Amino acid sequence: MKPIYQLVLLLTVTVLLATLCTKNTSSQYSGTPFSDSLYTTGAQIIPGKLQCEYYDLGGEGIAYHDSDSTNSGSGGLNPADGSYLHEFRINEDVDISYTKIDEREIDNNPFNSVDPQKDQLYVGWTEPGEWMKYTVHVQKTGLYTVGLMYTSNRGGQISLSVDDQDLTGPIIIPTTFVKEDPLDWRQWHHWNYQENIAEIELIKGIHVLTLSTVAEGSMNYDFLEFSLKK
Ligand SMILES: [Ca+2]
Ligand SMILES: [Ca+2]
Repeated sequence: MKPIYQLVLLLTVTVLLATLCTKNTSSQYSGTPFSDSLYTTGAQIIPGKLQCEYYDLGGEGIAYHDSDSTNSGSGGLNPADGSYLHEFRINEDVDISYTKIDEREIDNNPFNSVDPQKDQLYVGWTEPGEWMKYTVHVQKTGLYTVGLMYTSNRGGQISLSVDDQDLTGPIIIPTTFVKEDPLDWRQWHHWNYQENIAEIELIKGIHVLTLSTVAEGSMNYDFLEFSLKK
């Protein structure tokens, strides 16, 4: 065989192997869409809101990575009492709480940039290096803008991957710290909705989206919102 044909053959085999390996990696993901007694939709739908607390089922190292093995919200800050909000995913490591809207002015405080709704579950106690995966159903191929409902008491960075490909690099999340708030603990409860933290191309079909905490942590994530760019 002429050297040039050998080279072409070698390249073809390499490309084929690379393709097979890539397919193999994505098909090995064993996480499945979240569901429970109240949420039965399956894969979250894009365009639309993606609730951060509905990360996939599958556990540590598969559907999420969390820094410690307790849920600091469900069963911690919010003691087990039989209620849905206090026991949501209580046996998983990702830390989850919910917005408290009442006379205590915890999440309905005067220092919010955007007021959250009542009883909204959110992922909190976030640390750099943590991530969560979401099986999503993209209904339309296109360029999407991404919004985020969050708090961040000192600013931070997140990133978004689709099918394990980082599509955004580090996204800077503006701080929601307000020095005028006399209550230190409430710096974790100043909510903001940031309309366009990133723009990403998504292809119609089922994909696995990863939300990673890149820097600082201490952010609370209520939901991401994906809108087709006009
Ligand atoms: Ca934890
Ligand atoms: Ca939420």
